[in-house]
Amino acid sequence: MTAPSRTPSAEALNARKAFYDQIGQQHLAPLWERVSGLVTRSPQPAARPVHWKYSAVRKHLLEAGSLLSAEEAERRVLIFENPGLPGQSRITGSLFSGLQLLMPGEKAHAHRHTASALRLFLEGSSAYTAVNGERTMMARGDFVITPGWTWHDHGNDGGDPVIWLDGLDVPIVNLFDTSFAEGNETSQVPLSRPAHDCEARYAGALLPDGATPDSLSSPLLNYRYARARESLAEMQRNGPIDPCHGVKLRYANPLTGGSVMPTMSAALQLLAPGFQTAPYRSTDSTVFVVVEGKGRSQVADASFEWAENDVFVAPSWAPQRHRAESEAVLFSFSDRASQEKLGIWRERRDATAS
Ligand code: 1HN
Repeated sequence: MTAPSRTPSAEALNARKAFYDQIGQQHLAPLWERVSGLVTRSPQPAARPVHWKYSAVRKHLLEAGSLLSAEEAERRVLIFENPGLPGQSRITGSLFSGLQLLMPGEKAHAHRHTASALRLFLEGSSAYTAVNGERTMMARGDFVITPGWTWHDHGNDGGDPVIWLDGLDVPIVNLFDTSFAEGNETSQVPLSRPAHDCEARYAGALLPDGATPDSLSSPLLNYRYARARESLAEMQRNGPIDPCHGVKLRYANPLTGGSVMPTMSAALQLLAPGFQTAPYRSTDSTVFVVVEGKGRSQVADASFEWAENDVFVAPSWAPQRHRAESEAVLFSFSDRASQEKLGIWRERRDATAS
């Protein structure tokens, strides 16, 4: 297909360089110099495999708690910033993530934005999130969603600091230049529904008769850890065990069976003690959070030894293997929902083949 290549003379190269400089002034560029970087044979993510130990991050987060109030910060969050994307507030190429702290008695005022958010509750008690006028109390391991453009605020009514992980599709919203936001320190949203109302309606494998989706996001705001954990335990007892994933549950919108929010997907998996997953890779750069147990993961050339509440990243197409030392539960989230809608998501179960 390509013509036999001749090495251009120094003179020819100089002429080309002068040409590129000239057209550059007109905001033009030669595709033939760029194409190999634009259309790669396989994903070349800038994001790198990376691991944060909870104990270290927690210490800094509590320091932040003594330096400024939640009110001053608006949201007191330490951002997980991928070392391959410095200064960009991204944990992967497409997602934001961080840990948020509310000290006893603190509130984070109501606001809304086009970005969708998910939370995994890690530590503390008596913390709530309210979404569009409905409150949900959060317990360890609970997976809570804040669909795009919903008013939301948080509070800690307990006596201990509360910490949760935030995941947002901010980089996706900003890729499309579609960010809008509203709210200020006096914004309040009246509670218009009883607490946990959505759970009565949507969490029990039952649906209100006649219910149809009126949003691209799940009507269920809180997916309880206790319920998911019980299912995983039973699945582990009964099998089958997936060689690449152990036993794994995907969080679903009960009205559609699809992802909980249009851009982000989330899952929870259990690995039995000593279980080692088979090599796997997929195109959705994935953030893992250790909910229970200890173990080790190999992600491309990196090896991570993890414990409870640690966070680590498997970038797009990086071969990954996980080994549980003690019985382990991993929460994970990614932009898979976006990629599936665009028809570009791929996975490979034998990740040693290229
Ligand atoms: C946000 O609104 C929250 O509501 C947390 O708790 C993290 C990161 C970027 C942009 C908005 C929250 C956020 C955020």
